[in-house]
Amino acid sequence: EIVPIKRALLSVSDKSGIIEFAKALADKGVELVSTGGTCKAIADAGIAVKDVSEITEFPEIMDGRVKTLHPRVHGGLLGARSVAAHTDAMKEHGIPEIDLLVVNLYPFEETIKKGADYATTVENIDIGGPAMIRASAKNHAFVTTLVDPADYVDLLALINEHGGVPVEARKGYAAKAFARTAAYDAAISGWFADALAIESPTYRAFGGELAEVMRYGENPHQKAGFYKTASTRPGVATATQVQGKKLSYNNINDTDAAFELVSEFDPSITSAVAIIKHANPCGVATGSSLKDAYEKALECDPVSAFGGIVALNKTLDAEAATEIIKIFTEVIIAPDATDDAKALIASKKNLRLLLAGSLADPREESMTVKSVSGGLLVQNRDNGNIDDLDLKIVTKRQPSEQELADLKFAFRVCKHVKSNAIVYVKDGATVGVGAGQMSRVDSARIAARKAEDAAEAAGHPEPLTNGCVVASDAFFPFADGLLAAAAAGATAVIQPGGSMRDQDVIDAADEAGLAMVMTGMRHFRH
Ligand code: 93A
Repeated sequence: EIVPIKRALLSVSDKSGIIEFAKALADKGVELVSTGGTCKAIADAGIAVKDVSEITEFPEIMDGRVKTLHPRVHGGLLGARSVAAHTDAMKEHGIPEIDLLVVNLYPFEETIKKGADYATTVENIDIGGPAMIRASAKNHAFVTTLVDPADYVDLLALINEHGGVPVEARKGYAAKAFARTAAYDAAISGWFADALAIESPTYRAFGGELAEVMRYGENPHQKAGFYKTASTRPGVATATQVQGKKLSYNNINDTDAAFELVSEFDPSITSAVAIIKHANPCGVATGSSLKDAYEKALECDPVSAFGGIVALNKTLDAEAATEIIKIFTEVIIAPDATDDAKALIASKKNLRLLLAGSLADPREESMTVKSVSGGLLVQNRDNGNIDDLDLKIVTKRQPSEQELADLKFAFRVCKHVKSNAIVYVKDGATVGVGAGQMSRVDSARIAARKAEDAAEAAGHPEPLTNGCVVASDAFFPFADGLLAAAAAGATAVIQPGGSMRDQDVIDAADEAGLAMVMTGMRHFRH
């Protein structure tokens, strides 16, 4: 489990910290092997070091383009010490075991930043370095790979503590090593695509495999591609399309939002349906059956639901399918569908039906990525779950059992609504959704107005918000947002809390006779 370091190969462009590190290794009796410039720097500091050509018995040639690309080097990095055939081959061909590889690459990214000419940029594509990094990282069962000078001190500490490098550390360094070579190659492909003004996504690496080049992106003048990662998470990227036209860029984005939302509802507890437009829900409901849930979801905002995406949390049945195909729908996604349901959907040739196999796990830990100009923003996906939170009732009035159930439902939905998000809920169904406003009060007002419109359209005598509950994705900074919700007919509120003026908001809730629950967790979504 712990591999002692007897021989190290050092080949670095960024020489920061290398002398100190080499000295510390040499002091521990590690034999040092190195390439041209690195070897010279170490030797000049008076530290014993072998040139790699002593091992390869081959000179560095072609201005250094070929210096470590040799079986004596790669055999020493790749040979499995536990496999007799490998160790025999090492003996036979005079291949020395290399236990530690220290490499950082030709500074390709810096070269681009400096605005170097074409030939200089190409010359700075490192070939031998990534080859060695990949070889030793693959063989992490026996070899340690360092690609970052920031790790030198930690590695020495590990060796001091354990007399070698523990397996967990070798795995971690291997993961970091492959991340580095992937980023390096992505930078190279990006530079080429830019330099040649190639617009096809085929020529650019994005950390996934190009599964499809779409007709266009968010708008017809934008080119687009769908990249799939190796993730097996049930969802739009892994689902099987049973029928219908090809998915567009916006379809994929909306279908993802729809399925992620509906996956929040445990099918062993309830049937649930979400209808999505422009990545926001325009109706979400639970019900006694999928048909019941769909009808309740549709009632929330039937105007917006036209041309929407419908996601269901259980096997799509004929009853629900019959209702869904009554209006124009772009995509249906569900874990599965019965044969009868499939036959009904087949009558609508263009309607896409996607079967995901199962629901996604809402608590799964993974990363999300968003691009900004010149960079990427990466974060853990929001896997917060209302069932795991410590809910605090902060008002004089306690919510009733029905109110509490609706509050939890509302907060679950709220997480999937673009901020500022205000969601009105009654009897396990949204009755008004306010999304994407710059002011929380506006979101509250818009949601209420939509509820009035829906009631009028359905011929209800009064808006469905009367006697509803309301969820807010973030705290109310002032009482006004809360009072707007109360004016719309809300009797209970759920929100994260945490505002400087929480007490003002609680007082306002008490005065209006509202029950209020604080979750302690915010669900911004942008
Ligand atoms: O030109 S290479 O692609 N061919 C090689 O065989 C090779 N081996 C190591 N580049 C190669 N390297 C790179 O040289 C390393 O990744 C490192 O960045 C650099 C160190 O060179 P030096 O020790 O001469 O400064």
